[in-house]
Amino acid sequence: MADCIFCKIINKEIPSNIVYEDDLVVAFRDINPQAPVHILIVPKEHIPTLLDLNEDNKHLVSHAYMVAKELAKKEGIDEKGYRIISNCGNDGGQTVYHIHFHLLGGRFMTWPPG
Ligand code: IU
Repeated sequence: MADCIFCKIINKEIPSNIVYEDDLVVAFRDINPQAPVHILIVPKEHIPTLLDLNEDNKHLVSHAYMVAKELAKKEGIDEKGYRIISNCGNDGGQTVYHIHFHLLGGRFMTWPPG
């Protein structure tokens, strides 16, 4: 989608620190990290919010979680643990309307989130 910042990152129109890529997703380091490890796993397909998931694209969610698992191992946060977050809509704290999965680790995560 032309005016989507994550589509531009996926298409390499703007730079980012990409740590993983395959046919379905790109993973890059968050520009404003909230933990020692903060990676965004982003489906290449432009899906605005979690509300736009459907039977045809739902496999991207499980794929993102599998990629997160491998990245957690690679980043050395698998043994102590990590968190995956997706924000949906205004009250969910979503700021970029192209679905993504935050992989956070390297520190103890408090609960509840703010
Ligand atoms: P959110 O769940 O939609 O709020 O997350 C968007 C994230 O995208 C947020 O953590 C930003 O720091 C991050 N981000 C980025 O990594 N690079 C960018 O160019 C932009 C946002 I805009």
